[in-house]
Amino acid sequence: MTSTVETKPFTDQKPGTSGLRKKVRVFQQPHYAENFIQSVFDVVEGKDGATLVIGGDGRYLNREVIQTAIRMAAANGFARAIVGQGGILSTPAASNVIRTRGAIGGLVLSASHNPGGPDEDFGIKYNVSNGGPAPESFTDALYARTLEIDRYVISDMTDIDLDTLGETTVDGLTVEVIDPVTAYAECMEGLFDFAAIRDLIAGGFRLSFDAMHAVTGPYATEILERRLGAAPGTVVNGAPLPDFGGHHPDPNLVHAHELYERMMGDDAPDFGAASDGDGDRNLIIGRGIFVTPSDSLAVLAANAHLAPAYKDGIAGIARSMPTSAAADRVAQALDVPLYETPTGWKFFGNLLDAGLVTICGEESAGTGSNHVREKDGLWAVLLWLNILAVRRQPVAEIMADHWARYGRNYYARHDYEGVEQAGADALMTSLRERLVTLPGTTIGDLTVSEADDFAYHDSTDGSVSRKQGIRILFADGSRIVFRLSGTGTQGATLRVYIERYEPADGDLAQQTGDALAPLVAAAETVASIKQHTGRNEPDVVT
Ligand code: G16
Repeated sequence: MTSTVETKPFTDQKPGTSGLRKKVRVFQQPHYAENFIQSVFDVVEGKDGATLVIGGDGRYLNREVIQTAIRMAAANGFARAIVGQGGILSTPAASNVIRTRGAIGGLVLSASHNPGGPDEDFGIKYNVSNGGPAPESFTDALYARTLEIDRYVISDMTDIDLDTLGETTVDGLTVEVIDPVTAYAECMEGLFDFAAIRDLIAGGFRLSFDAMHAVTGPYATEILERRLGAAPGTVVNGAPLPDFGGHHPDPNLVHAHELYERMMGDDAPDFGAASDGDGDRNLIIGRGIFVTPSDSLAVLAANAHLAPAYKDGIAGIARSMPTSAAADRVAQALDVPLYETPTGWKFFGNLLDAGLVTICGEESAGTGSNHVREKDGLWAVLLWLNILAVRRQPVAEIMADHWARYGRNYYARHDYEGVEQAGADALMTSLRERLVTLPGTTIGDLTVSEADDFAYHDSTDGSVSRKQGIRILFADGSRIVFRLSGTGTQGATLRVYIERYEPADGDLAQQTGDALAPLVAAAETVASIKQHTGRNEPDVVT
């Protein structure tokens, strides 16, 4: 039976870079999750009789909100809900299921790389029928709806058994509990040369994958250990836990430092990788060498033709604006277009749907292709393995070859997390006010050539997204970008992206910190970061 529940709007349900992310306690307020889910359903057109995919990264509150979403899907007229067993579906796997099962969309419950647990973060994002994150037109309408909602509808059905595969029909909704891994593993097997990777591994190649107690554990165990023959124990921290074992499931050098230390040690494996809470990010480390996400995108694009799925070449590359220009040089060499979009995977969807690009990537550790409409952590790992299986060179040598051909974009991101919103806003406002006067001035030895607030014009649908980050470009080709994160749940997070290009005949073997030191000083001079944030140094450097 279905009932209508009266409710009042919450004013803080504006989706950020990737869905709504808040503290668990915020989501636990009566009607909070229900309001948001009903607002999503109110904006979805054609849901009557349609199929909805529901899954999440297994974090605290995942199961409860999945039961709520199922009850509300029934009351809202959906005919079928496809749910991952145990409530588990990685973000790329959810994207794959939406596409292959012809679903109208999907609810993915995750706060990505943010920590989990009763005092930590939860999130809900909605993906549309192409399998990708809802575009801004949808999230704007959704936010508007959250501000006027006055009722939601919900079935009073009892909890669905999420742990048993199979179908149940209640209140007109067929709930299908699926194995979350198999379809995704088959998709990967269709893209890559598994026989070649198996051969590489059988020949003694050693790898280590840190699942960070998040969603990729079961996927990585099935693919790397069972299908590709990697030794048991290759996947570490493989059991998904509601609190990720008390850690941030963020695959960077700070939160995946154990992997980093192993990869830098005497007996390091040949290849190390990690993924995040919901399985869409990746970290790649070769023996003795960390590969920045921007460089990884460039190397994957340059070598994609070595994998069966991309053997005929790629149509184009897209990268988010703060991502380094390393991929631009590859696009130029391949004579394919390069698109520069705002931060957020949702901006790649139109380009992928239109067939304009094949590979996309972001500095925030996301890379993916046209196989789904999300970034995909294990996809990046497998494309790397496929390349290594063909080239049979160490990662360090592949990087050295790449830089020797294209030059090197030294790159780092400095994050100031959880700073006071007012200070962060003041820093951005002050920069915005000086955009016109900065060009032509010098900061240290650097001359500003251009300064702007990045705006994106989507050529496929004519939409325009403004205020996407402040760019300060220097005459020598270096760049500093200032942006406020759209995924934090506490205060503001300032991101400062720093990049310097060294041509192929220059010094390619510098320490990144040394190469970027003058730009780091320039960032402080131009933006007064210490004064605005009250911090002497960034919390995280990646
Ligand atoms: C999300 C988005 C990414 C974006 C990242 C960082 O990743 O899906 O496209 O690059 O946030 O965003 P921000 O700099 O605004 O924090 P995820 O993995 O958190 O879903």
